[in-house]
Parts: sequence; structure tokens; C-alpha cells
Amino acid sequence: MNRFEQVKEMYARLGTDAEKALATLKNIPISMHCWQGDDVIGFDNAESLSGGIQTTGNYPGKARDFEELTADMEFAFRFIAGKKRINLHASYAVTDGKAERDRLEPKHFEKWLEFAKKNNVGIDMNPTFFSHPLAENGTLSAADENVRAFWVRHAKAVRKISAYIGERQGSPCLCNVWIPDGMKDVPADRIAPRARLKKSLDEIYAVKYDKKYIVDSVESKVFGIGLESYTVGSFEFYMNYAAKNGICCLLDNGHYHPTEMVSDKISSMLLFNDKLALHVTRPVRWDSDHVVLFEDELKEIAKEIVFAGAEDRVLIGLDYFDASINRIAAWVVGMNNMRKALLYALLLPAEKMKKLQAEGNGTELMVLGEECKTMPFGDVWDEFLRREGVEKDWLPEVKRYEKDVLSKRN
Ligand code: RNT
Ligand code: ZN
Repeated sequence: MNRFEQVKEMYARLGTDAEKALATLKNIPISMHCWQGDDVIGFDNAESLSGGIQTTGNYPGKARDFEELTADMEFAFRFIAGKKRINLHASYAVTDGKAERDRLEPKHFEKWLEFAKKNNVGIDMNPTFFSHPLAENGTLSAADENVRAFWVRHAKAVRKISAYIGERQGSPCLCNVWIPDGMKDVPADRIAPRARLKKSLDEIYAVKYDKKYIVDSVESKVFGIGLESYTVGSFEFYMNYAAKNGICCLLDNGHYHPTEMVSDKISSMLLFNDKLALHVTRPVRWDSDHVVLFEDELKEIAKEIVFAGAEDRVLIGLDYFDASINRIAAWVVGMNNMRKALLYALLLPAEKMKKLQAEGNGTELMVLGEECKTMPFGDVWDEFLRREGVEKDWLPEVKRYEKDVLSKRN
């Protein structure tokens, strides 16, 4: 009997069906953020990243244009198993410098649509409210009416593009709004910027699109660098806005207080919403956006999704940007870890565990949970890679690509 067959029997004794887990796993879409490939710079001549977010590191080889970024993404796809989407920002429009952000049109994403089709991936989208001269003093909450109106036009343009993409690709395009607006020091007026943000969102979402084509989401945050004292788009703000307006919340697990866990929020959101979107990241001491590793909170997030049977209600996307290491390796590790965590959850004896909890049997629940941790999980993952035709030993190829391609960029 080969190794996987033996392992399958071990899982069967535990009460889980490894074949079923593998079948479910391959179809859960995970959206790969394009911005890991170029340190969130984009194609619209941004000189540096602004908006309270930051990449650190100076690893050579970042992508400088559409051709390089898509080549790198395509290369990374070879080592990423399972169903994928790509997550774009409006700043990655292909405009040849000819369109401002409030003038973007579907045609500026035509090349991305071709790329997505070729690689059999869906597209998700984010309007870009940072790294722009008009974003220095607020965007959707700006007191300057011209500035606020500019960003409302931008968001409307990107929603239109998203709906177009959704229609073309035959699956809804997630259009996620995150703004950096906030204050470094104690605000005199917390309510006026929030009132302006609310007004802006009302204007943006007044345009209705078929939900078949677009899922609108809003992403909250607790603080940004240089914006430590006040964030206009806080969690309470967006959760209330989303609930009242039938919009989806996006939870980024770097955007909460350090002991607050997104894994614990998922069930509450699912009880009141049809869908929930995630930016999965790894905050180290702050919203540092480190590469997603196979860690406890990641596993707990996956477990909440899987135990709730919400694989098609939770839209999983990644959001991190490490500029200190090979960017392709960063993609591969993070994407595969997200899926690994889902597999880990799919292999847990959910029904047995839930029953033990309901019976108040904390002892057995603990013992079983600990037992699961040392099951030969890696063999099931390896079998998954094998079935998906994905090379397990990918690092040498990435190193070769670094030597032949990435190191020649400067
Ligand atoms: C910033 C947010 C936001 C961005 C990306 C680039 O704190 O997490 O989602 O990281 O949109
Ligand atoms: Zn995010």
C-alpha cells in the first residue's frame, strides 16, 4: 500500500475523508494580490508608496511594467496548486500614461482580462486611493470638495470596470474599497470626516450593478503609519455602513488590535451577511504585511470557514508585501499556505469536535484537537500537489528565474 493510502486510512479512523477533502480543496478560489510583485508601486508613475502602508526591503528584481509583472505571476502560478484568482489595483491599469484615475475605463484592463483568460483565473479589483498627489489630505473623506469628488469619480470608474470584468469572466469581481484617510494626532473633529465618507459611499453605491457581476466590499483599518491617532474608515464605521446598505465587509487580519482575532469575527459576520471578504496577511507587531505562513491564526481562519461550510461565501484574498525576499517565493509560499490551512481544516473531524463541544466535553475536545496536530498532514498535502501536477521542489526553479530574469532588472 502506498503512503497516501495508509494515511487515508489513518484519517478515516479519525473520522475524516481525505479524498473528499482533496476534492473540495481544489475548487476553493484564492485571490493572489498582484502587488507583491512590485512592492505596491503600480503602473501609474507613483514615485513611492503612500497612505500609511509601507514595504520594507530592497530585494532586487521587482517587476516594472505589465509584461514583467504578468511574467512573474505566470511563473509563480506554476508552483501554486488549486483554483486561483488575481487581485488587482486600479493603479495597475494599462494606460500608457494617458488616463488619470478618475478617467479609467474597462479598456485599460483588457490586457489583464486576456492574461486572466489565458491562465484560467478570475479577477478581483480595488480602487487605489493612495500613492497619488490628491491623496495627501484625505480621499473619500476629504474636506476639499474637489478632492472628494475626484475620488468619488475614481471609485465609480473602478466599479464600472469591475462589473464589466465580472460580466466578461462569468464570475463576480470583488471591488474592494480601502482608503487611508486618518490623522497622525488627536483629531478635533471625528464625526465630520466620517460623515463625508458616508456621503461619498452613498454617491458611489447609488449606481447599481447586477450582483452577478460585482461584489462590493469595504475594508476597515485601525491605524496607518503617520496616521496613528484616527482612522476615518474604522471597523464600526464600515460594519454599520455595510449592514445598512447591503454591502460586503472585508476583514484584513492586520487591521485589528493585536489580541483581536479575525478568526473569531467570521461566524458573526456570516450570520448577518450573505458574503464576507478577507485579506489574509501576517501582521508582526503591527500591520506589517509579512508573507502568510502556516501558523495558528491562519489555521483558525480556515477552520472557521470550513466548519461553517462557508467555502463559497467567504471570498479569500491575500494582502501582503515583503520587499526583502524573492517576490515570487513570497507569492508561492503565501498562496500555498492559505490552501494548506484550508486542507488542514478540511481534515479535522468537524462533526465529532462540534458534538464534543455541545456535550460540554472539554477534555476529549482538547485531546482530539491535539491528536489532529500530529497527524501526517504533509502526506495529504503532497498528494494534492502531485494530483495538481505542481512541483514540490520549486525553489531551485525560482532561483534559476531569479538569476536569468529578475537579476537583470534594475
Ligand atoms: C492597507 C490595506 C489595503 C492595501 C492593499 C494594497 O492597510 O490592507 O488592502 O494593503 O489594498
Ligand atoms: Zn488589506
